[in-house]
Amino acid sequence: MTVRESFHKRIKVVLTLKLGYCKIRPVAKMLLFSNLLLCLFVSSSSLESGKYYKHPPIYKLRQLCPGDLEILSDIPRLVSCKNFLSDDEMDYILDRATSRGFTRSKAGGVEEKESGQISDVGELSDRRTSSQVFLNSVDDDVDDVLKGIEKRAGKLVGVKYRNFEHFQVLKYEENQYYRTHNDWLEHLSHRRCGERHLTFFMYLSSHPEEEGGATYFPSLHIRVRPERGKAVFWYSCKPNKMEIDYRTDHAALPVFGTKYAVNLWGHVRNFRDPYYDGTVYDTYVKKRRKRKKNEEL
Ligand SMILES: O=C(O)CCC(=O)C(=O)O
Repeated sequence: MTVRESFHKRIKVVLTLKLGYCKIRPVAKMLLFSNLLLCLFVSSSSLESGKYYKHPPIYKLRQLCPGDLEILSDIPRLVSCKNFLSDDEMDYILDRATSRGFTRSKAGGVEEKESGQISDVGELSDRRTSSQVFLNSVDDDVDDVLKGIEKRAGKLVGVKYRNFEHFQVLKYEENQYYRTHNDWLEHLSHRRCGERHLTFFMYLSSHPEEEGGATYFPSLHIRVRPERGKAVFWYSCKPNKMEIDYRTDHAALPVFGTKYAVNLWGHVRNFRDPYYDGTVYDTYVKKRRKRKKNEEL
């Protein structure tokens, strides 16, 4: 092969490679783009997603609840954690609740009345037949055992413990229930504590399948069986929106026996302190609005 021929051959090889590269580039671009889209899709639907699903990533949740964590539903999120409470803690809560005394529960949550009106104010209703007691005295607020539980729950769900409402201890006697409802309370959005977006629910008694008493999520077709010490948590808001998520509507099915459980509802801001200084209504928001109005003038 002459020098000229060898030079031509080299040019040909380079040109072929270059042309090949040019042909490949759009395909590579497309692949890269589709991979990017796929990553975005996977991350948005992954277990860690959701602006308001603020708990740590699942692998961390598993460390906090070793061996006992179960993701019952990804979106909407519903997680169960066995052995969250110790026997001593449960006995302590029950003693405190019993000495305080149970009274008939009121039904809250969002309900569409026959008139078409939406109600979310607590009231005595056939929809909820259990009894309850709030552990909300100043003593309860500084109680080390209760605070310990609140802090542990707060770590799991990524909520500061002062954003929780006080313990609501529930007692269901023979055949008592709570019909399907949502824990979201719209009227709290303008208060300092903000919306009630999360429920951390703890069972203090166990009930086999045949005794009923499960917490039932009709849209998800999930029944959570009460097991002493088990906690479950779910969100009443959509993953990325402060808006009610009807998919987490749930009911307490009638129980044959006596069921005990605890509600610990989470808010987006501090729930506890506004109640202590008597400013239930959000003076903070009012002041902010006033300031904004003044600035606009
Ligand atoms: O008792 C249960 O299983 C659920 C209770 C409940 O939904 C509630 O108190 O809001």
